[in-house]
Amino acid sequence: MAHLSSSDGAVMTAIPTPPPGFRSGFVGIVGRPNVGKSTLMNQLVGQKIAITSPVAQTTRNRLRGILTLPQAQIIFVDTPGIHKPHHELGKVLVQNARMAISSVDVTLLVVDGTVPAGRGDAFIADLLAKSQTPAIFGINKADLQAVDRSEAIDASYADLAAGRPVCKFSAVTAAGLEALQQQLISHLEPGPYYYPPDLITDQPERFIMGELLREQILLHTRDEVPHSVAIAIDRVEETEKITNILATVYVERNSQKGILIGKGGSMMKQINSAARQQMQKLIAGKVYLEVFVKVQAKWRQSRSRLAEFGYCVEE
Ligand SMILES: Nc1nc2c(ncn2[C@@H]2O[C@H](COP(=O)(O)OP(=O)(O)OP(=O)(O)O)[C@@H](O)[C@H]2O)c(=O)[nH]1
Ligand SMILES: [Mg+2]
Repeated sequence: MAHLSSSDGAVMTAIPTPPPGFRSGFVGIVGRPNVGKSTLMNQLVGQKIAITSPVAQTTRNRLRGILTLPQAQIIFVDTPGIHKPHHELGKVLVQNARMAISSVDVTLLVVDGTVPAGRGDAFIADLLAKSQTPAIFGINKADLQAVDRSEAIDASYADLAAGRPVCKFSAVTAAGLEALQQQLISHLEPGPYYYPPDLITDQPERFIMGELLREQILLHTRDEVPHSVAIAIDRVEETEKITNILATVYVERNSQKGILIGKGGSMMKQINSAARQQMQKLIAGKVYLEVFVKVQAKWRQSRSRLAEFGYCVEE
């Protein structure tokens, strides 16, 4: 069974010496919002460590997913979708995604295969062209591509790739992912195990639990609410039979708090139950989840509040 990192982030298992010819390195997954970057990372590492949703701008933190194969270790760095920022939180997210490009060995630019290349893709391709990091283009959502449009769509991305390798796959069905892995490995240098072979993420369980709660809020609410939410996991208490989790959801306005709680608490009940089930899968044990909702006006506009919720500019 693969492991998440321990709750304090410390690595528990010993790191072995790699076999001859072993390759390793960091692959930054970048792209516009909602193209399937997080879905792809989960599929590649074989477990849900990043949350996903049909709402654009789901990912807020840089999150590493580790894939260890007999001949290679690939550390994927999932990033927030690159978009035109409208507030301080957006700026921090985009800045971090751009920074990710410069700190990895290979960049994988994920694009949406259901639509032709657009200005957002061209903007990111341009960023990549200016960086020293080699880039691979990944056309995702192949399972949704209309047969009569696929040729024209693929050609638009081939143009943008300008000779750089292009792979096509589906992050949902996993079709085409073997070839993508091979392509990525061929771009990596010989190297060590950066993480123990059975570790699949660098993030503590506590962080992922907060994200699983945020995911259910994204899936259950609309409009302003998803983007105005921040989560704090206040306490995780493990007993022999059950893990008790105490969380606070911060929103920016009273009206949002009302929506989240719902009539007679009905909305929060649904969110709580769905998040609890996801958390139980994550830790393979029983979970009791208690959630409070608090208003913290304009937290997305304040750098210090952003830092408090774990959204800082990363070095
Ligand atoms: N059918 C299909 N749906 C996909 C595929 N990849 C992703 N999706 C869906 O696309 C939506 C967005 O996926 P995410 O993985 O959250 O996208 P993202 O690029 O991480 O988005 P941000 O974090 O907001 O930048 C979700 O509803 C996914 O289920 C795919 O290959 N096929
Ligand atoms: Mg994402």
